[in-house]
Amino acid sequence: MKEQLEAIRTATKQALSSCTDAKQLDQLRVQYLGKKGELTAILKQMGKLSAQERPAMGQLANQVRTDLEQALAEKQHALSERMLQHKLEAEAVDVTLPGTAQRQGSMHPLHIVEQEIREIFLGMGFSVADGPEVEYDYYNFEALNLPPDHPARDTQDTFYITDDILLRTQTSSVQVHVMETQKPPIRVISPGRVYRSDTVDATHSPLFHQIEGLVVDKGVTMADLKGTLKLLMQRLYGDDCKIRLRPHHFPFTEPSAEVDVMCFQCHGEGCRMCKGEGYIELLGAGMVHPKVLEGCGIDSSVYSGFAFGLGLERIAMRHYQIGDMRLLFENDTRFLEQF
Ligand code: 2NL
Repeated sequence: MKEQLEAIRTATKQALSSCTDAKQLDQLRVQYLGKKGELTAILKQMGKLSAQERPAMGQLANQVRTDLEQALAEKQHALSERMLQHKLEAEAVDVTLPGTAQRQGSMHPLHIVEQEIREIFLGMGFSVADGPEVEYDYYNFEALNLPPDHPARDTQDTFYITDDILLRTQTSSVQVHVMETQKPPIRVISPGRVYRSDTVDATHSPLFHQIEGLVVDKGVTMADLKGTLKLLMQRLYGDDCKIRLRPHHFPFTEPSAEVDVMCFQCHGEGCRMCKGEGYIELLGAGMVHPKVLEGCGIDSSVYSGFAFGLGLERIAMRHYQIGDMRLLFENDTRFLEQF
């Protein structure tokens, strides 16, 4: 029995020295010290020993057990130390390494221009109106004095979804909703996407952006229109900026005008940019047609109004000297990062 005990001691210590992980260590503990382990098996045979042999053997057995328990505990300690060491090494952070640079986005030129114009109008007491891009024919055309047989209503240019539903061709449709639901005084702008069935080239896109404006109140005149637009242009292009109105025709305004702004390249002298004109056409405007007011439930003998519409692409292209409208829609980051 003495030899058996010594053999277990040696075997366990040997096994321990080659043990490399906690699972293995647990197995060893069960194998040698567990309830059904080898040492326990020997201890169970103690009863068979004579009374003289028993105390010495008992002492040795206890010694072996204590010895092995201690060896196991030491090994466990060593193993967990090593695991911690490994973990610390694996998770080590070199705080002297340079950081990973964050790529910063940039504002789209159309967005910049829209924000600029939006802020100018907010400063003049306008509010911003929003509306659907998919619209009834009525709000896009009919309510704006463009009956079904009107020549200006070229079906070739409009994306129809059904006979009476379409993609809006102007954001005036939003303002018709405003006039139907709000009482004057009205001062709104409506920025947004609009659609026309155009072939893509350097100056045309089937999707583009507009800001329209509408003011309806008692005693609104053409002078208010001109003053408002002049202030807009001076805010955009500087205090010395001049505008001029040329007579024009729109079905939804009467009288109507096209508005030119003094060329900010040559200040009216005439240059390549304005093709020698000194002025550049920037937007369309006019006094809201009485039929449009009446159609929206506004008494045109009491109220009058002015409205205007401007294309954002044109303004952004001129602003940033962008020669091709396609650049605004391709989302090439090499282009967009410049703004
Ligand atoms: C242009 C012309 C214009 C309007 C838009 C408008 C809206 C209502 C009533 C009357 Cl609700 N008019 N909008 C008026 C004149 C011109 O846009 O050439 N846009 C790029």
